[in-house]
Amino acid sequence: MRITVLAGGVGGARFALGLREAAPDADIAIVANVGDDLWLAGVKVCPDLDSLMYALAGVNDTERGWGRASESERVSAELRAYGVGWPWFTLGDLDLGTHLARTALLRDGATLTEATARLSGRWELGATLLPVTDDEVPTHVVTDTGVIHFEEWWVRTRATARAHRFVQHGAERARVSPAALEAIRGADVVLVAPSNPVVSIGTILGIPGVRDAIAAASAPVVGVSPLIGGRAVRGMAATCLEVIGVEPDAVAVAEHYGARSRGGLLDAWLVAEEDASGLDALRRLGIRADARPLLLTPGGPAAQVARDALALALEAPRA
Ligand code: FO1
Repeated sequence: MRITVLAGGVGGARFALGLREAAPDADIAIVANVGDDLWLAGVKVCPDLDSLMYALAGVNDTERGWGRASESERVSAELRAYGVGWPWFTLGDLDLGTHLARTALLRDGATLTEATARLSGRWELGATLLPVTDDEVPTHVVTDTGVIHFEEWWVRTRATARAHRFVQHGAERARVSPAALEAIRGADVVLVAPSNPVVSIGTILGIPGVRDAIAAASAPVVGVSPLIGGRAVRGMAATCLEVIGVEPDAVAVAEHYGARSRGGLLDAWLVAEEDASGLDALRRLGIRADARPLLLTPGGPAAQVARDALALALEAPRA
């Protein structure tokens, strides 16, 4: 079975690990967000691709949720001393190995898809990592004090700088990558990971060609809610949803994504048990739904969440 997952970094990585455990014989492709990507200190940094790669390789720092385990920061201390890069955005020594290798491959003419295949080929990831596009489409944040890169907004200001909107810089000239397009078209199931609906999933959908591919896909499209327990949730997803005027709750996010039968993204939506009260509203939106335990704590029941999403997909014929 070919499963294609739309995913961002941290939430996507946990879900991908669970999916690999839930469907060990499946052919899993992960179409990853590239909006967080940036050039820094002369190297190309791809936070979501790297979070996914490191997590699937089992070499990720599970406490921080990003970067490499047993990392050191000797080079970044030198960069800081030279005033090169961002002093508040740490490029660890092992992590820099990834960025240097990627940059070398890109400078030799590789596409980001090819470079990602080379880097991830070092491990048995059990999934194919695909950037949603080979073009550069950084997410910029329009704040009171100017336009900054998403990573500056998120890491330097901790998302406290008032954001007016998110802009996918260069999206109009970008195109979904051939490999990502094929992964959506050829899938038996398309899953939308419980990643940030705005700056991870939204920025995947915002790449020209993706929405059309999803609409035309023969596979059922099933999403997993990134929010549990409705409005009570704080955190980046809630902050980003506020920026675009969407309530931070499971039903509102599904409504924002829309039912595929009505021109949107989803055939079905898996919500947490705490949000079971929203199941009727979801069905009225044309979205099949189920309520199951969803908490994706590290080492938690991610495989069960993935199994439940697959069950919902396989019972939910294309709406
Ligand atoms: N997040 C931080 O909070 N502080 C950092 O210094 C930092 C550095 C960093 C370097 C490479 C990389 O791939 C990710 C990094 N992140 C850092 C995490 C990053 O902000 C997240 O992975 C996502 O981009 C946001 O969801």
